[in-house]
Amino acid sequence: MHIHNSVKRVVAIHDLSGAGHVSLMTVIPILSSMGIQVCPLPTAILSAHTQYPAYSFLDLTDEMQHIIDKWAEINYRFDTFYTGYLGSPRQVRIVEDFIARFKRENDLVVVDPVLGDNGKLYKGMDETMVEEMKHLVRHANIITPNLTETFLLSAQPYREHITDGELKTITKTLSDEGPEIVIVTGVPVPDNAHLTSVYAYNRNGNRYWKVTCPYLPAHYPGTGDAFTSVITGSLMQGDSLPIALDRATQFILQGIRATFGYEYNNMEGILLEKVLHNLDMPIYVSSYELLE
Ligand code: PXL
Repeated sequence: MHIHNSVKRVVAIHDLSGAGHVSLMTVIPILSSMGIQVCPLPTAILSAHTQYPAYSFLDLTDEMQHIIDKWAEINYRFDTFYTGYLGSPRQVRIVEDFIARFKRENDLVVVDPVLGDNGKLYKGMDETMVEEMKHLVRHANIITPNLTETFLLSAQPYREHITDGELKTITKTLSDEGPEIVIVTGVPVPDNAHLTSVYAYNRNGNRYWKVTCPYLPAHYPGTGDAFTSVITGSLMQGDSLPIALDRATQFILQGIRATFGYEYNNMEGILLEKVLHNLDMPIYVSSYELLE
């Protein structure tokens, strides 16, 4: 029996943060639970994510190149390249070169352009990083910016209110630059503070999708990482885009609901361990819409 590639493999290019349930500490458990083999390519090591008032930061830019070169020597290959929080602008070039050297025709590139949230850049991110990220997204098949990152990538000022029509234009414009699939997360629903939407455009078929779900008034870092990880795992398992969107939004909602009732420091992110097993189960309610 030929067992090569019986488990699909993803290289996860994210930081390792000790406290706060973000990046590799959400990516690895989620994708492993979904039956995908994860090979981390760590971009930086932090004591905690950068929304905590204090954190250490070890930049691994030079080490990343060594790791990639050694993978080349042993002829290691990946079915999917999945990038998130990058630790320096130079890393973007390293990642682009890595993808160009290693990617085979049917491999997938997922870029989560981690830059900011709520209309602001994260601490440590700057204009140079935004410019570099604009280049990286062009090499992706799928990108998953939140609303703040969508405006940064499109060089438009941040605003909270945006119509379906404007979102169709902005996702199509980003897609024209490279990625077949553009998914925008965390879009507020006008006049309803209890709802939030995810929009997606798929150039293959030229269709727009929208999923709206309840919004609980709490901000948890790392939910974007969890969302893109479920999307990645779901698409690698062969799900359609709207089903992947449903699975990811439902998982995030379950995570927030499992956490929200506790007196808890939101900085710690969602209580992932309480909901990880839900990824094994089928989804029961579909809530996606096709936007005409
Ligand atoms: O979840 C995004 C993220 C990832 N990694 C680090 C972060 C953040 C968001 O704050 O600080 C280090």
